[in-house]
Amino acid sequence: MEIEEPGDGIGEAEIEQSGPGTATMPAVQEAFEEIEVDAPLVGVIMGSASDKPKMQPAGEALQDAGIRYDVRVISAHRDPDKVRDYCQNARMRGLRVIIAGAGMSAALPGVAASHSDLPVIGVPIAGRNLGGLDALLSAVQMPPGVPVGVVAIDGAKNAGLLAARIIHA
Ligand code: RP5
Repeated sequence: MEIEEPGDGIGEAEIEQSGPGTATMPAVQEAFEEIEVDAPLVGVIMGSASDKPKMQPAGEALQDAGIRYDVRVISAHRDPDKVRDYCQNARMRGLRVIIAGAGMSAALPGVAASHSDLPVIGVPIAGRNLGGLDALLSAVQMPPGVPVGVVAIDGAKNAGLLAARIIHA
């Protein structure tokens, strides 16, 4: 799984313009073809690069299912603006599911669900002190109206498999 550091990270198709505010049809077609070929269907986000080993099985499950995904390290607490931007743009970019893994006070899944109407699968990650119970409770105890489906502590594999089932449902 390749981890990309926080950043815009989102390739935007360039559209040739033939005049102010207009795009040529071939250029538009080309742009959309590019999106279809490359656009990921699942966004895998995690709160820290230190989460990577625990999140790797999600990527492997998606790869086995032939589902394209992208990966970002963006923390709900350390990079709140980036999390908001990523999640608000997710549907427009063609994502169908967001998998959000975080440890300790794991706000990332819930914050993702608050900024997107896509299905969000939370992966609570076991930290050094509380065995992941902290992250589990943070992710699962969402208020009514902001749904997050949470898999087991360190259950990234099931997150990938569940995302695949959602996409194929
Ligand atoms: C959480 O804090 C992350 O998801 C990670 O599990 C935990 C520790 O992060 P680092 O201090 O290793 O960056 O936000």
